[in-house]
Amino acid sequence: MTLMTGRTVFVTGASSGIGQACATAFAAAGARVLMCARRRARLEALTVQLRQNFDADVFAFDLDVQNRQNVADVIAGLPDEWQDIDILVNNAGLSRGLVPLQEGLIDDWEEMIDTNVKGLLYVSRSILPGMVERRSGHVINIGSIAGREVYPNGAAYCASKYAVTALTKGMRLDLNGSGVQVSTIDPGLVNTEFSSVRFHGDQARADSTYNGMTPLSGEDIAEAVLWVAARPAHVNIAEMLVLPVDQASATLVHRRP
Ligand code: NDP
Ligand code: 8X3
Repeated sequence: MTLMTGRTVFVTGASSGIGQACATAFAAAGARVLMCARRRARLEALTVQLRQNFDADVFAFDLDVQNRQNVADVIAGLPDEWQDIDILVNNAGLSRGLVPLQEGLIDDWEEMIDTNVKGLLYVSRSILPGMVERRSGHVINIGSIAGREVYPNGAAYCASKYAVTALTKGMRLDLNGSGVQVSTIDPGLVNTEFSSVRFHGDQARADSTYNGMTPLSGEDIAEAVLWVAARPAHVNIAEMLVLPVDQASATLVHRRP
């Protein structure tokens, strides 16, 4: 018997970074792991790993959370034994660009809002009714320090993460009395594929994000997610801000020469 035995977790955006680390941490803790992302080959490789390393019960499927109809159809069509989701980790998300608002690419804004805000809403809308009916469940949203502080050149991404903060608070209000726990975990700088995606594949620029400082890893955040998920049913960790020691705010990062 381990921490998560018998519990089913659904991690969105499990093909990389924080989501991949969460799927791994939950599998290691004995959970049944349902996971999605767009890159199917990545999910297939992770499935093999989780089965081999932890003898985990895993079900992976490709899903673009921006696609409203697909989200509804794919989640409604899950096999019976995967219908009752205990823990939803709303992690799928991305940033695009780091430029002044007046120079921003509208396609970048659309992608961030469609993924970080609308995608999270679509997935939650499909899963919450089951949790309410069973009178138990836990939604853990991956927010960001960017949902608490706006930084220069990041307004659209920050706005999408402020929206996640609002949605977490709104879920907690609307689900009050249902027995469903609602949490947000808000990381600072985490070294994943996030910056490479933000800079449209410019790896040198992505790497410079972490110059001279020690960022968090996806595993650091996964540990926090697992701990939050393991609290008893009457306890709700409403929010958690997790920063690297070198980061004091969205804009103040100590860098060694
Ligand atoms: P990664 O780029 O490493 O991972 C992002 C994950 O989201 C990938 O698995 C990607 O999979 C998935 N994803 C992106 N778009 C979609 C989509 N439309 N449909 C389904 N899945 C999607 O970045 P992180 O792990 O760092 O990011 C995870 C979350 O953490 C995001 O919400 C991000 O905003 C948040 N965050 C990250 C921080 C950081 O510094 N790294 C700090 C604070 C918050 P695929 O491309 O295969 O679809
Ligand atoms: C990701 C962290 O500081 O790049 O949400 O916005 S930051």
